[in-house]
Amino acid sequence: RGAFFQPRPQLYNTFVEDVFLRQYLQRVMPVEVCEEVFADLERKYNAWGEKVDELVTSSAWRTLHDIAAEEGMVAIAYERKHAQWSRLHQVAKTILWGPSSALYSCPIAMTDGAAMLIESSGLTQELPQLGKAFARLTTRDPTNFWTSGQWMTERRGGSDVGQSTDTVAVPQEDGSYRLYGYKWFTSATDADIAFTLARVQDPQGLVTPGSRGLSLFYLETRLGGGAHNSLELVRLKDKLGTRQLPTAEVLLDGSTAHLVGTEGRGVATISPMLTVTRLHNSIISAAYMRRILQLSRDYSTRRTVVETRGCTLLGLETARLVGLKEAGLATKSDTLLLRLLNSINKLYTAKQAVAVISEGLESFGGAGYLEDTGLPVLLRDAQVGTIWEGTTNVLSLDLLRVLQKVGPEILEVVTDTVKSRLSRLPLARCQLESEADLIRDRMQDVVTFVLRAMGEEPQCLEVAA
Ligand code: MFK
Ligand code: FAD
Repeated sequence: RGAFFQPRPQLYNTFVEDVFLRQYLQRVMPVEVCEEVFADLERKYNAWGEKVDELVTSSAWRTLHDIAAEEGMVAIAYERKHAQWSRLHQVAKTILWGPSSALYSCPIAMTDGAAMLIESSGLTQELPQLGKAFARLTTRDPTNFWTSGQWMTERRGGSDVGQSTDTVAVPQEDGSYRLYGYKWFTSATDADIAFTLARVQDPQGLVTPGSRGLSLFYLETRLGGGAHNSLELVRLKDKLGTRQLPTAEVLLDGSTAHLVGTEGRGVATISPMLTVTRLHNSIISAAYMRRILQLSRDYSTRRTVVETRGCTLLGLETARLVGLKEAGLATKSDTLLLRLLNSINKLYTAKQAVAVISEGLESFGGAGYLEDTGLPVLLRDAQVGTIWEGTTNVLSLDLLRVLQKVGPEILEVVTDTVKSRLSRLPLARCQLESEADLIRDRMQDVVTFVLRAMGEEPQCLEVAA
């Protein structure tokens, strides 16, 4: 019979594929008519009645994928060419690249988080899929480069995932699991893999509620041969900003996945990913502020300059600590400081980015409000920084939990660090005092900010410098 078999011809969505027909209709129909007609014609079923879940991204988006790989936007941190300084190298490059990356910084943040999760899990022997994924997440070869999603949020809420996660994981005989659930926000839905949370079903079909019932799973979005891993892209979100970035609602309908770490320790196991994605969030917030400053020549009030520089320093300092931790060089104080800074850093920089960029737009007058200046997009995209990766309230609570768990020792670590930094600065005494005043004011601002966010009276906590 011979070895060659002609594959069956595939018919995809006949309207999506038909550029000529689309362009013709767009040319002759009013926009509002076109919207309705397109919605009808695009309904994603193929000629055989099967739903076609194809996420069509632009060639520019796919080029950004390749550039990100070639430039080592994730790889730099894991190649460790410069040991613990590699992380700083990577985030410095992210500061320059982020505001020009058309939000490709988002998949890169999650890909970096996934790589950190895998590396710190020590599970690559036990689960070879993780080893294979790590190599692809950290490669500079665009054809092999994979990106990762982070699917945590469900319809009932994204802050308290412990209570709000309904996805279940059904054990299979081969040791894998099938996931059934609905992920309400999945950004950069073109990702190759995702880490997600679900509750393992026992033989009676029961699950443990709350955070202790959550486990972490690794899944590949496509199975061998390129078929979807039983995922349905239900719809794309229509968003205020970040429109360059595809964010979808995804139905998991029996998707094959692998348990990562210990059953019931899902939140703790995914936390290294949160550390890295929150670091990126703060770095990108600072980078957006820097960009508007660079663009706005007239924007020179001292207060805002200090804000931008302070936020950049917070991000860089957090990255330095991440670098020490991943190089195995972090002291106990470094680890405590990182745990504390990660929440403050993310919440503060994200809030300040919105305020500073808004000021920056105003400095351009009417031009700051016009789309073709390329300025309004900075404000629209910065707003999401306060929401994703933990809202301000939720991170304030996280901070309180850390303070409660570690006790006053953590504040001592902060003040000792500030004092030792100041004593190392090559400054004259008067300069030293003014720097000390500045830092004390900034710290007081941060603490006040957190307390206000929690509805507490700011004067109840004194910060010594
Ligand atoms: C341009 C930049 C782009 C960046 C990418 C953006 C893409 C968008 C992606 C997303 O938005 S993904 C969704 C992000 N979702 C969140 O960030 C959820 C926000 N909610 C929280 O962070 C809550 O605090 C949390 C869900 C973690 C609370 O859950 P639990 O189960 O009540 O946590 P709990 O009991 O406080 O902690 C459980 C364990 O995890 C504890 O360990 P132990 O059991 O050993 O004591 C905690 O210490 C540990 N843990 C929790 N948060 C941690 C952490 N460990 C380290 N770091 C943390 N941040
Ligand atoms: P809720 O949890 O319902 O919170 C609503 C409000 O209540 C907030 O103001 C919050 O601060 C407040 N609140 C909640 N709990 C408390 C509390 N205990 N005390 C005080 N106040 C509280 N998620 C993913 O998992 N993966 C993604 O890829 C992803 N991409 C996203 C992309 C975009 C553009 C956006 C906007 C969101 C994305 N998200 C993603 C979801 C995001 O992480 C959540 O929106 C966020 O965690 C908040 O969850 P929620 O929307 O359910 O709000």
